[in-house]
Amino acid sequence: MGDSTKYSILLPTYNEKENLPVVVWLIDKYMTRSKLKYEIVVIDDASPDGTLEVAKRLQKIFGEDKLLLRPREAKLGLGTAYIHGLKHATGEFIVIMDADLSHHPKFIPQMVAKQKQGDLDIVSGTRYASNGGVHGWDFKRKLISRGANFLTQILLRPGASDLTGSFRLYKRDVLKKLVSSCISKGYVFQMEMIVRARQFNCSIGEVGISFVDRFYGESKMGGNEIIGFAKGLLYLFATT
Ligand SMILES: Nc1nc2c(ncn2[C@@H]2O[C@H](COP(=O)(O)OP(=O)(O)O)[C@@H](O)[C@H]2O)c(=O)[nH]1
Ligand SMILES: [Mg+2]
Repeated sequence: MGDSTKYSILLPTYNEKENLPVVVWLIDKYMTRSKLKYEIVVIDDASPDGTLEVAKRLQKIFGEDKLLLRPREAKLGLGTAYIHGLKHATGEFIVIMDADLSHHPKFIPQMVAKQKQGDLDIVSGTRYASNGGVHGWDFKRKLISRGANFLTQILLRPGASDLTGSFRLYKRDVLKKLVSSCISKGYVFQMEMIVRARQFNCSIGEVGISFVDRFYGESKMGGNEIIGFAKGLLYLFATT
């Protein structure tokens, strides 16, 4: 690898002060090792735990060109966090991932390699194919994720194996187009992106990832997200 292509990595954070330093350190380690040019855009939604202060300290270590801080005033949700981050990203490719260490940065170079092989529009990390997996989730959470994937597969036939995951690489312009065509704002956003991608005939590749449940902090997934997902799914089923 190793060229002048820049990868912008969007990290939405809400109460991730323990996780952020490790994620940033790992991203730097694996991108540098693979000679990939990158910038990280942290979108913090006024985390009460002081994530932003931690991010500011990291910025002093890694530099303002590597670590961009684009905070928002309040917890405005994941979907709009990506839109906000995308506005400020300068790379030709955008990586979207969680900041809670569930997504290991070591998979980014694999996604990059996959993208290059076929000049793909999207490479999606998958837990449900290609040796991917889930670790540390209880039965209920596994069931919710599997169930959401299963229902979506049946109703929408999206042509990707992991629809609720959020570890993906996009061509910047493809992501812009997808984002502006997506109407959902919550967790269902990830799923809608792949459904829209298929509508636009985007090429999608997959890389198996091992997803590890967060060790620090709490998941923001709850009943509201599940209801939101179900509503979004039905909407897409009715309209696409
Ligand atoms: N900026 C921002 N980040 C969020 C918000 N909700 C969740 N996140 C971040 O999105 C990622 C995924 O959230 P998480 O709670 O781990 O969801 P889970 O992995 O599905 O349980 C993490 O990096 C969170 O810090 C939000 O409203 N705003
Ligand atoms: Mg998580």
